[in-house]
Amino acid sequence: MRIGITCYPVAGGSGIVATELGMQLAARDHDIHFVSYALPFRLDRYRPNIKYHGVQTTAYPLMQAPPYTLTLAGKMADVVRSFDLELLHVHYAVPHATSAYLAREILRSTGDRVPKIITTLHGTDITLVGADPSFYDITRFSINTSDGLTAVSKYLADETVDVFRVSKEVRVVHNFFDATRFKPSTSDCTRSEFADESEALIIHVSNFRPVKRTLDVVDIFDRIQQQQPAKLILIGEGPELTLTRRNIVKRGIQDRVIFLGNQSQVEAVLPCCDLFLCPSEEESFGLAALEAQACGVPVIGTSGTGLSEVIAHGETGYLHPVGETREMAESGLGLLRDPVRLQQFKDRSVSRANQRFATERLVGEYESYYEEILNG
Ligand code: GMT
Repeated sequence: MRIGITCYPVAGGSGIVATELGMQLAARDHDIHFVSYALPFRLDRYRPNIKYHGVQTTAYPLMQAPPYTLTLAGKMADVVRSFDLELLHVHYAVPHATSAYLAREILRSTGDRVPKIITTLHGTDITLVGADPSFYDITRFSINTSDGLTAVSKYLADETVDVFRVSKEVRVVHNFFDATRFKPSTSDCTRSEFADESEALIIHVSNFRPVKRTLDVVDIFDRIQQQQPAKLILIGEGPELTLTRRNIVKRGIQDRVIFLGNQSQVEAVLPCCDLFLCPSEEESFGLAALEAQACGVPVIGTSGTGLSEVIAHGETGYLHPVGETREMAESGLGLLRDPVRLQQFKDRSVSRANQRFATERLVGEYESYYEEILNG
């Protein structure tokens, strides 16, 4: 198939899933065209069957901001026409689904091939951004005019139907991970780089947006380290980073925290860790939590979110209500103090990730869905 993929190219879950999917589809001999404002974060080298088409916006004094949605629509139409694309698969509804709709209407008006549009909903496009009253109508319209819709968890699919009163099917295709990269053993990191023998190694990876509740990460870690020697690795960057750093300094635990900033290959560090903290306010799936589990790291996360489809409570990690940092710390300590149980959780994390979220099956689900939509 000839497929256009649009995503946010930065280090965020939706961009990572879109890029990994594109790379897997290209390896299966599909023709993949990424259309975005920058080269996607994980598209780190040349790969056969993949092309990248950059979108350059233009600023005019009259305009408040360069109209990316329109420029992207024009570029999508141009790429569809030039490469005879059959399908536009857009990740994150706002504004990508809207641009795809415009591109399709441009192509219809010029008598060119009209591609099918599939929109994959990832999370904050529905739970936060899409639910903002000013975005509600355009998001609902763009979702409803897509030919196919997928969501990365049942939790998000239900939320989408609920919030946007969508009448068409929202197909659930869970996030997946690359088992050749995310695995329990690695030669890339050594535990002693980060912690002593006696110390537990705890990690958090995110884009440091408010929804990730990174102050809760610090609070959970602080509670743990008061009772058990431990270090915390923080990977990622974002708006809450400064506040998080200040909080760490205020608590006087800065020598126990290692900031690594953005890393394109978190799998080089994850296998050295004992526990992953993911106390998000909202989490439609939790790709970072899945990648941690695939590397043998149990996760402490929040209940009532999509994380409950990723973490088996009491088997591969623990789920507690948002903000319950005391309970989260107690669950973490319980594991860290019992090496036999910790090892069982690590082993179960790896096998569950591989059984349920293997690339092969889930990329196959996307392929079958593409065929269904193209033939439908
Ligand atoms: O908000 C983010 O953390 C980034 C966001 C994105 O769309 O880039 O991530 C969302 O998509 C990921 C991939 O599908 C999911 O695994 C994350 O759970 C989801 N984030 C939230 O729902 C907060």
